[in-house]
Amino acid sequence: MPLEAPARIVGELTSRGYNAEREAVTRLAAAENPNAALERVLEEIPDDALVVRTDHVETALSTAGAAGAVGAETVAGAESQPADSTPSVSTGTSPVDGDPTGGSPVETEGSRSADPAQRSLEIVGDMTGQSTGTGEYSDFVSVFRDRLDRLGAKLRGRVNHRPATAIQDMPGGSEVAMVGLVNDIRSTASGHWLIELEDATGTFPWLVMKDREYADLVGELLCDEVLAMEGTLADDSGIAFVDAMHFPDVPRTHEPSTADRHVQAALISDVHVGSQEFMADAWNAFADWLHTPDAQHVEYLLLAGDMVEGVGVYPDQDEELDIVDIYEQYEAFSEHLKKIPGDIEIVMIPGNHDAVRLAEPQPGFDEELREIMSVHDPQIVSNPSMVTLEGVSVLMYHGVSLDEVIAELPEEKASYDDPHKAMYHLLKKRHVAPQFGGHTRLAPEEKDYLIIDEVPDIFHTGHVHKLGFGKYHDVLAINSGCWQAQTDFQKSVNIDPDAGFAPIVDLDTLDVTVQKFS
Ligand code: D5M
Ligand code: FE
Ligand code: ZN
Repeated sequence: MPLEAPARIVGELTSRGYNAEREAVTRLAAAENPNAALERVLEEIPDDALVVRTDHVETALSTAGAAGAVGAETVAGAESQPADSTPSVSTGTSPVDGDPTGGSPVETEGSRSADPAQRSLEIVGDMTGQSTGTGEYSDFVSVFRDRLDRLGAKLRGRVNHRPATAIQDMPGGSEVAMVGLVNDIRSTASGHWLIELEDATGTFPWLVMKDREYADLVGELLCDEVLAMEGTLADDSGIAFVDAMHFPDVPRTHEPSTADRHVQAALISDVHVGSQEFMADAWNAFADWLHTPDAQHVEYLLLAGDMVEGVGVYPDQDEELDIVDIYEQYEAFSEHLKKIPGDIEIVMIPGNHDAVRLAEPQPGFDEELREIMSVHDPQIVSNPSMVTLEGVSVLMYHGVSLDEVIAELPEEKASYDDPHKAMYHLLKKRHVAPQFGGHTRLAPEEKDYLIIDEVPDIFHTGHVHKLGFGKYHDVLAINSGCWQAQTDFQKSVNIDPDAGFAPIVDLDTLDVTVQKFS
């Protein structure tokens, strides 16, 4: 009896324009004559079907008759163990965890097949179609006012705060507190730090003495973040000496939610299809692996931006393009997406290489691009967005601000080698891109979509092409590596990307395993 790699079946189906449910592929692979079974399915499938589903295969196999031309017996019962239906795992797949052998028999319903009825997927904070910004001055005023109101609300109960203008009228020596946006950070001639905070009434200067314990926190500060300071007014009431700093932060009492069953999500990003460095072999190995029993619990795939390489994103980028037309890049990406099992729910947000506006928040792809990527019926939402998978909330953000956090903060607090630690600072600031006017381009909107309003259970970013994960106050932060080998630019600045890895999260425990495909 022939051994059929599910991947070959998927390839055959996609070449004929079909996506396929994982269980459908498994059943075809388990058939006595998979080719005949596949032909029969395609003969019988309704004309308007885009996805080959398990029931299509079942129907085709059952109508094949007693002659057993397509070997329906091997997938007869839910509990049966078809002995001769070993799917081979494609070469090139080398999972870090788990048993990568193709030696286990194909599992049938109940273990191999997913029950979509058990799934739930909700999106919050998708701003696609909600953009009101016109780039005028009034928009900047609104977005900063909204930021100060909403992040300030997380701090106002914690300190006995006063408006900036009221503080300067208080007698010298008073204990004072203020909630504001960081307007300016300067070191003084004697090595102390002067931090100007701004609120709706005006600004007030706060001095952090270099020998105070809080001095170390100054290195973490970014302009435009919101925080609270407490301190003592100088004799002339013109400045206050800082005694404590408070960040909006994730409360230490935060308890993450988990799924009620064993189900997994793959969190990836930065595919960069269209680049000469796109690693098609690694991607194919990943897609093949998703079709194997090892990946049977992976029911969600989150893609945090940079689907394609794009055009004109960086100087001289065209010299490294494999596909020069942006639409052709998305067509090619879509072909790669089709290799993912059809029953996996996909959520994607754009990144800085994608064909949407560069300024954040970035709305989800437009109709034309959605159409190109429609076969897998992904959820296409804005960058950032919050998606809740079976009760587990995942904040998805592409991660351009991480470059800035890494550049501005001292090495031990944030570095490319530990991208998740840079993410911790965004969680602490409760904002995905605090600094305005720097590297990260921000579009002012009526409200600040970049605030981390609700604490997520998982924070997922990409962009820096480095894999890293860890927990901050029980929030799982994952930066997900990439599918692009080192570019010339990255070589020139010594960025050694983590390419061809897929972090897999158990949604019932929030444990992470990493699968390697390169
Ligand atoms: O960026 C991937 C990583 O590499 C991210 O940390 C930015 C950095 N990068 C890559 N190319 C450039 C250029 N040309 N200038 C500055 N920074 C760069 P991604 O945007 O995902 O390709
Ligand atoms: Fe990228
Ligand atoms: Zn990027």
